[in-house]
Amino acid sequence: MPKPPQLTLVTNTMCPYAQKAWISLLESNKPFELKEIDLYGSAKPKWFLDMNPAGLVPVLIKEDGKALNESDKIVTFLNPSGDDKDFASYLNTDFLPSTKTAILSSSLPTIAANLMSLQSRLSPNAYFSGEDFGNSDVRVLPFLQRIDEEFGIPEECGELREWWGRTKERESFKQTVVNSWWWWW
Ligand SMILES: N[C@@H](CCC(=O)N[C@@H](CS)C(=O)NCC(=O)O)C(=O)O
Repeated sequence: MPKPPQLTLVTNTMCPYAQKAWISLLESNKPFELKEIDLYGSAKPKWFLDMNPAGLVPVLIKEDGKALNESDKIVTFLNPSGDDKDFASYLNTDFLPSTKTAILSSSLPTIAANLMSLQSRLSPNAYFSGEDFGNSDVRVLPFLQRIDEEFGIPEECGELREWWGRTKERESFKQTVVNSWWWWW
């Protein structure tokens, strides 16, 4: 009997963008499989470049066989009603580029200031997505994981630390944590 069509995530588990898509898939409770590819060791396979000429993971192969590129689009596809475009834009155009510069220059005060700015978008005892965990939380998690492992989350970011403490215990996140990872650049 032919296998029923299911979702396939073309990924590399060290990539934070692919991790976002992976967390979303686990949260969706839909059946899926992971197809891990080597991005930097050997030439990228033709079937992969045919799906995404940019050669970037993640790529989601949908049930109809069509490919969906870009982690933010994949997160939205898997949970269309859970989006906050303003928050996604803040992350991509402000928090992530600015924090990258701060990390590369080991500027701890700027990292702390950026985390305080991120925290200001969080309701106490809640999530970036509101009362419940959602797309905005998925979009932050892989990056906070990396910042926490490397620098820790400063004491003054109490609400953010509290969010991190609760959120990192979610099954969907825990399953995506691997021993070594890349930053987001
Ligand atoms: N904007 C893309 C970025 C994805 C991305 O940069 N992926 C990296 C790995 S973390 C990649 O595939 N790099 C392969 C390459 O640069 O050749 C997204 O959000 O999906």
